[in-house]
Amino acid sequence: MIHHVFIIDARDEIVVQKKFWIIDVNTIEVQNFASRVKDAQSLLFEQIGETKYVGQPLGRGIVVLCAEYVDEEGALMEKLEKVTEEFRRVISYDEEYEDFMRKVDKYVTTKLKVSILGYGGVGKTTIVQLLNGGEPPQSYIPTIGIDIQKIEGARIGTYEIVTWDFAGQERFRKLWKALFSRSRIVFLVTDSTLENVLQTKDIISFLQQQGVSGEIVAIANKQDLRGALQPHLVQRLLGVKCYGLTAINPNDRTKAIDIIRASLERTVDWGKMEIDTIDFLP
Ligand SMILES: Nc1nc2c(ncn2[C@@H]2O[C@H](COP(=O)(O)OP(=O)(O)OP(=O)(O)O)[C@@H](O)[C@H]2O)c(=O)[nH]1
Ligand SMILES: [Mg+2]
Repeated sequence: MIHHVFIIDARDEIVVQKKFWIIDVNTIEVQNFASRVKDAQSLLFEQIGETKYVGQPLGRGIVVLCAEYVDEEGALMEKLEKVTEEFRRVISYDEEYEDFMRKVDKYVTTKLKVSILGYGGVGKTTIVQLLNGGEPPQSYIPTIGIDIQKIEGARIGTYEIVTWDFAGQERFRKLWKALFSRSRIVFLVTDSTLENVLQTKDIISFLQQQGVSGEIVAIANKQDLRGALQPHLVQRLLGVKCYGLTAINPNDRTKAIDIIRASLERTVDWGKMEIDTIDFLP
């Protein structure tokens, strides 16, 4: 995740910065890096400790993006290109840096893939609708293939959540293997009946055999139904972190977003979230 954007002037002073997450960066290091970019007069990429820096000189300023060490170099360079392109436009129209920084978010966003797996009818599509703030479906319409959606209103820092809602019916399951790769989180949904939880255990073995990349998190859905197994029991049976949910209850939307946030925070130690903080230095 890109967590800071800086513009530094020709005297190596920080003109404006935007922070997207509570990760601290050493501003002296940022200034020293910017100075090296200025000397090289070309795009530079460096990793210092846990932070990756990419910077590019541009007219009267230098643009620096700071990201996590897990971020891919290619993707960061691509984003830097977009930011500098926009910055070039700002310079030519003599727009204020502050205006530029207000618009910078969309260029530094990283799409985060969240896969949702589980057997047919357990409530995967209903969870996606809940995350999107839509009305729960009145009847069961099985998903065909896969449904990919950007979740509005669930930005986490510069991450934009994109859900991959897999069809759970038997005839579609051969698709899973090809498509869940590069997920940051895999949500495994069960309807909280003992029978389904035990079947779901097989999906965990399958995912582990396939060398799943992200964290597996279980959702014990349909908690409103009588006899639903409690999340802590499902957790014990499945051996992975489990949260309870009632996806047809619109009041559970915040809970569903918090589950994603908590799962992300476990995979990367980010501390608490802070979005859209803009700091203007004197
Ligand atoms: N009672 C109850 N019903 C739910 C809940 N969540 C989903 N359902 C219902 O379960 C049925 C199936 O939900 P879907 O979300 O379509 O199931 P799915 O897992 O996407 O199924 P596939 O696309 O076939 O894999 C629908 O009729 C939903 O209304 C819940 O929390 N409680
Ligand atoms: Mg579905």
